[in-house]
Amino acid sequence: MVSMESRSLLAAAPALAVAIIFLSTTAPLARAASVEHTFVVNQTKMTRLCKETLVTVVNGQLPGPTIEVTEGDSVTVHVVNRSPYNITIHWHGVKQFRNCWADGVPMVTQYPIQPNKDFTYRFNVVGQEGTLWWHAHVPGLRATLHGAFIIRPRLGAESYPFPKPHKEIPVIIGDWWEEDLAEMARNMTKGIFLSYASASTVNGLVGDLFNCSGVTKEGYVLDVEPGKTYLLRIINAGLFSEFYLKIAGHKFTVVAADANYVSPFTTDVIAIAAGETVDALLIANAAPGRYYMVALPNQAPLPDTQTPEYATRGMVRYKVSHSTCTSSTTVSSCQGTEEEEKGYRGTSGDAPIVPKMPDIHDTITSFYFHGNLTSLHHQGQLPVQQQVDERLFIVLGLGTICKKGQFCKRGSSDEDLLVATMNNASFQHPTAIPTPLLEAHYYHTGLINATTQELPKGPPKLFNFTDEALIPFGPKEMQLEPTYKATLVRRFRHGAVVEIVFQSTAILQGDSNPMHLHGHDMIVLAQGLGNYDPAKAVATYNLVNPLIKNTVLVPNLGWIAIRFVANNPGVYKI
Ligand SMILES: *C1O[C@H](CO)[C@@H](O)[C@H](O)[C@H]1NC(C)=O
Ligand SMILES: *[C@@H]1O[C@H](CO)[C@@H](O)[C@H](O)[C@H]1NC(C)=O
Ligand SMILES: *[C@@H]1O[C@H](CO)[C@@H](O)[C@H](O)[C@H]1NC(C)=O
Ligand SMILES: *[C@@H]1O[C@H](CO)[C@@H](O)[C@H](O)[C@H]1NC(C)=O
Ligand SMILES: *[C@@H]1O[C@H](CO)[C@@H](O)[C@H](O)[C@H]1NC(C)=O
Ligand SMILES: *[C@@H]1O[C@H](CO)[C@@H](O)[C@H](O)[C@H]1NC(C)=O
Ligand SMILES: *[C@@H]1O[C@H](CO)[C@@H](O)[C@H](O)[C@H]1NC(C)=O
Ligand SMILES: *[C@@H]1O[C@H](CO)[C@@H](O)[C@H](O)[C@H]1NC(C)=O
Repeated sequence: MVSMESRSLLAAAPALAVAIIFLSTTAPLARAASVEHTFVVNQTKMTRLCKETLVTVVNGQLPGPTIEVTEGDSVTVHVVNRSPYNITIHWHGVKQFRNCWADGVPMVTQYPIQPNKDFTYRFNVVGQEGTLWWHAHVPGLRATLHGAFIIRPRLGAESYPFPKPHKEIPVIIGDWWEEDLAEMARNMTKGIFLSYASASTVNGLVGDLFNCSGVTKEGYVLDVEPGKTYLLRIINAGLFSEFYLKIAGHKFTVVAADANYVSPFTTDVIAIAAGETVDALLIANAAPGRYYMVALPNQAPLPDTQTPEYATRGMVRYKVSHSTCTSSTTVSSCQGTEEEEKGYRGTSGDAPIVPKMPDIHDTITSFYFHGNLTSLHHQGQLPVQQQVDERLFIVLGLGTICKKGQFCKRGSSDEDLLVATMNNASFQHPTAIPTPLLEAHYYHTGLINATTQELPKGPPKLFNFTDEALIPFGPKEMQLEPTYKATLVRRFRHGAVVEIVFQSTAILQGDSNPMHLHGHDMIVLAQGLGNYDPAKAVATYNLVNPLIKNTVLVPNLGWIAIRFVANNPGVYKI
């Protein structure tokens, strides 16, 4: 099966390792407000692209409800599963200090919530401010089961390290799937990659680049007042693609990423990989009018496998101020269409302005965007740990579980399973074990040793990882195809400083890959193109103001070096 997208593999399924950290006692209760939600998960029909599709959603909404908290609050979410699927909800990026039990990973931290069963998540939000998100931790279904998770500072919006915005607006980029997502996920575990998203979305809407029966589709509209500043809380909830986001005629000032403040960075384009969040200020300082907001998924160039990718667009629309209308000599322009009477620039008059997007195959713009972000020094944040206790070099790849013979061609028979790998091993989801890994670990049942293997600290074989000759499937690449599956864990001593270099390979067909570490922030030391060479790379490490993230993008045909401190006991996915 060659027609697949490698990003899909790492993002959605197999190459996930589990880190185990020793457990300690529970944290003291924070004295703060309690935020409570009930999430009813069920299936409902929604119309997009002129077609009704059955989607699995929370409380009938797409995107799902936003959870808004103040730092220090405790959160209670009652999940009522009225869908036909086993689900869990993961609070992506919420560190949940010493409370890994509510991290929401099936068979790692809990049993899945079965159909017609309920489950309550309880956790505190401490020491974090900014935008995160929640999603179902079930392959495929997170495409529709997701929403924003907003953490406001305890001292109020005046304490933002940037001017207080007029309004705060979630901008959730996602995909629209007409395919059955649960079936797609089941297929993926069998190495079958046949389905693709039918559209991309902004806040659940496909926008007017998609059409059917000649009808312009509804798109997301952000109404702005001239001169005001808006804080966009941007989330990529798509399953696989990284997106470029632009608004014609405007620039963004990036102020945070993954709920960590960054040194203000002004840019006309934002690059956001699956799972990442970016907070950016938008000043409505252009001539009043209508401006398209475009989200374009990017894709590695040929000979990488090309999958269908669709841009989507919404719009920024300026409010025409009352004084402009009454004092102006062109009063009539304020009394035209219904839209204009509501006070906004209407559909008549000038066509909305279209931004010039990067090329769909441009990956360097993403590399530079991520490379230009540095953390804002902020009280209470981790300093860079100078002394490293443990180093891992994790090589990302694709491979085949060959049932017959040593060498096999991808998809050559039903028996050969295509998988994503870390150091040549593919993560076997622990479905066969009787208790979740965290429980087994906590009660010292011995089950972990019996059912898991250690994630290797480096690749078993060295090769030229970024040799472009390996991109197309052929005899050279085939030598590297055979791989295996195991439930991989790695244990870290409490307090250990761990450095990980993630290396992309050409076997990933040139794709970039986001890596998300649960329960911890990663300190981004450096990224580079080509093969990681410590002799050169270490000199480029940013030990002064490195970016702090829960999700890092490993550049295509490149590497990224991170550190984290194993200070949050539990069992976590990466
Ligand atoms: C929209 O319709 C036009 C005209 O029929 C067609 O050329 C275009 O490909 C369609 N776009 C999409 C995304 O289907
Ligand atoms: C799904 O849940 C929503 C929110 O609770 C409810 O309004 C809707 O009626 C439910 N739909 C079905 C088909 O049960
Ligand atoms: C749902 O979870 C239960 C309990 O963990 C398991 O027995 C069952 O096989 C799961 N069902 C599916 C469809 O995965
Ligand atoms: C799953 O795989 C089967 C068998 O190859 C195929 O018929 C079906 O269309 C696939 N479904 C999806 C959603 O990809
Ligand atoms: C920042 O972006 C510019 C281009 O916009 C690029 O030349 C520069 O190398 C980037 N810096 C880093 C550290 O990536
Ligand atoms: C499990 O394996 C770890 C690491 O190899 C070892 O330290 C530990 O003692 C083992 N536990 C049991 C119960 O065998
Ligand atoms: C690895 O492959 C790249 C790209 O094909 C090539 O430029 C480089 O020279 C190779 N490196 C080595 C050590 O062979
Ligand atoms: C990966 O593991 C398989 C199965 O153990 C082995 O046959 C193969 O040589 C390994 N490949 C690499 C590149 O390490």
